Amino acid sequence: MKRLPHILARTMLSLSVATLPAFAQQAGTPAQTSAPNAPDQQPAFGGQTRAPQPAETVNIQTEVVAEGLPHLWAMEFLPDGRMLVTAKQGAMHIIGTDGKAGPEIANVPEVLADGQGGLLDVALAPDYETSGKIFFSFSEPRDDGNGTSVASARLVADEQGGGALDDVSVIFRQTPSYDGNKHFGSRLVFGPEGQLYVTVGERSDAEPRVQAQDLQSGLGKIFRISQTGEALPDNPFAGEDGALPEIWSLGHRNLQSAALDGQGRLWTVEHGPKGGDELNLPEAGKNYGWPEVTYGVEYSGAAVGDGVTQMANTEQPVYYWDPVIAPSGMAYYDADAIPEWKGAFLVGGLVSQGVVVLHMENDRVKHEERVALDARIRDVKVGPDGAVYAVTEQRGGGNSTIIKLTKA
Ligand SMILES: [Ca+2]
Repeated sequence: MKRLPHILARTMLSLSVATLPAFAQQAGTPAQTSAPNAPDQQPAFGGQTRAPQPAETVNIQTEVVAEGLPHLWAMEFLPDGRMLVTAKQGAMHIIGTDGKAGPEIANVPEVLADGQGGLLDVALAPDYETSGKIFFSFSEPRDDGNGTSVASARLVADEQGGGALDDVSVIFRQTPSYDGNKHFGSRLVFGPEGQLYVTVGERSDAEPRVQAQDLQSGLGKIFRISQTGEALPDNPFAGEDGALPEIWSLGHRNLQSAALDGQGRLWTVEHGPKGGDELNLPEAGKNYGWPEVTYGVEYSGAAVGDGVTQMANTEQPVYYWDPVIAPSGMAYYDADAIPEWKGAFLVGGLVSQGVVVLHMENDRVKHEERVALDARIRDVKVGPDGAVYAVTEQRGGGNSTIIKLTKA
């Protein structure tokens, strides 16, 4: 395993294309061969973990299309094929089709760039082509601590590849604030009717994390809001006393992966405890268990709570990973360039250092395929050309690259 992703990236660039996978995959056996952290835990149904690899995997070639970038967190394609990226330290850039990053976009609000916090996800408004509107999430420094907030703005690009944000407005704040630097989430996904799903974290520490089960707290939730930040009137807890009306689902740990499928349904992958990352199809008002019900164990190896993996009135994950992949961004593959991946979810892995391809059937994972990229993957997007683009990061900072994946 290469320890220095940038050296590998340069090697790949100099070769123009490097052919993957780097390791032989065996059809029918799971991609994951390491021992689980919680060997005594049993899945609730067959195929809930360690799904077999497909009989034939696609031969993928990779090409570094941008390098020397600041530590990125998220990427989104603009309609003209350029990329809009967020840098964790609090900057936004447009990357030209030549792979060069333009100057910093002006007027990005101050972010708490500390620990897992910073400038996080970015999404284009559904009417971006006419409105120029974007939405972004960030760790917001506040008088009483910090928390994940969502802002909207108009992106006004200039001739030099830079630009400015106009009409910046914080439309939503996760509450309560907390003085920590972990588990901010987050991803922003627009549903088919323009509703905005916001995923967050539960702030990790023992005291805040139990609030994932508390409907009066915004920690450990998925929210569903309007583009001006209001709870939608048909949300599951709207009008209910003692519940935040913005909540869509509860009992989540740290949600950094989210995407719509071909039917417009929201899917998420969250960071679980050690051995407990999970894929969910979060439904209105449902409880996804954390921290009372989960696969995996604490980082110390101790049981999480009572060590319960199934409980009435909590939802089982569609799929879980032990050991974890440490999910980042995810995309739903609906393009034609890699036909074998049509209908699959592509999930970036920080720890698994590549892209996890989940081939779905009847809302279950039929096959799990892995594309090794030997770098921590922070976001995954499908380009207008049908290629897959993976954003790398280096632990603790350093430069990011963007790798293009195509069928060999
Ligand atoms: Ca769960």
